[in-house]
Amino acid sequence: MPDDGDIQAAATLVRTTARAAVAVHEDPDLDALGAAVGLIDLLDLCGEHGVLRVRPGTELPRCDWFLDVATVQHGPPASGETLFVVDSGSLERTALDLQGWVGTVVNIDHHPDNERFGDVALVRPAASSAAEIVCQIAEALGRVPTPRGATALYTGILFDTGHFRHASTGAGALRAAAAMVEAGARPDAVYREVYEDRTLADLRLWARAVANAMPLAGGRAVVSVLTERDIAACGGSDRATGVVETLRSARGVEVAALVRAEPRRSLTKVSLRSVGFDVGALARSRGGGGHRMAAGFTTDESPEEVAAWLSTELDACLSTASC
Ligand SMILES: [Mn+2]
Repeated sequence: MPDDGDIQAAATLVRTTARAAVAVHEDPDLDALGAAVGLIDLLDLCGEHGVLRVRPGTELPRCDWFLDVATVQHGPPASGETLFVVDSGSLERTALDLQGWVGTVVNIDHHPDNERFGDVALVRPAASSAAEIVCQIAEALGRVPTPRGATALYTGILFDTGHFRHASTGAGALRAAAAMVEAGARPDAVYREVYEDRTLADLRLWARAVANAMPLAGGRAVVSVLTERDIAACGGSDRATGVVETLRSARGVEVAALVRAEPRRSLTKVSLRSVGFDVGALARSRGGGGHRMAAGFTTDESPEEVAAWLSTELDACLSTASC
């Protein structure tokens, strides 16, 4: 059991902060947003006030079943606000302009490469999700989240554990999820929102990614590329949720990579999944981040260029005994 001094310190600040800003990593996912909304809910329950602050221009994924967009503000924290940063390995990853802002920073995260920044650093790499850590804060406060807060936190745990499938699904994650169900989260409804929201165009993109998959290193790795042309041919869908996990699930595949164009931002996005092999290190070598078995990065190289680099790296690495 880790020392819980950091939990108590974070809980005390949740209880005593009059005004709080909550920040998440750039391009926030459902864990970042679920943890943020869960934290704002706890601040509310303690009679305090919190808002989610994101970089201007941020597009949020659909999460209207727990997030009220009225609580989202675009821009840096105001002076006098305590800044709670959730699910972000560094302050830079929030992409907020913090120049000239001075205040208390609370860092709540589960990424192993977290820089331990902030006045309070509550970093638990063993936790499945940032949402699970916020559940621990709720417990330390003796507060039960509202049904909306519980739904947000349940969604965060569900998302980061891949619906309770990944190795990060420990007893702690399941206990926290159970507590959120007791507090009003509905597993069937959240499942439908997260996993049954695909359009036919999304499914066609998924099929094309599977069709484009190329085996490497004698089948131990798979790389699939979705170009701008693929995306246009599939009706313009840019949602590839679950594709890289599907590629990884093929028999004998230890590493899967999905390389896809993001035409709207003129970027290429790479998602990596593995069993055993440290894809986090690979992502960090390209300025990205993540976990040992789930990581990613973005680049302005073309999808074909990145795929060629990845193929060489994975082929070389998986062919040596050290990997
Ligand atoms: Mn997370």
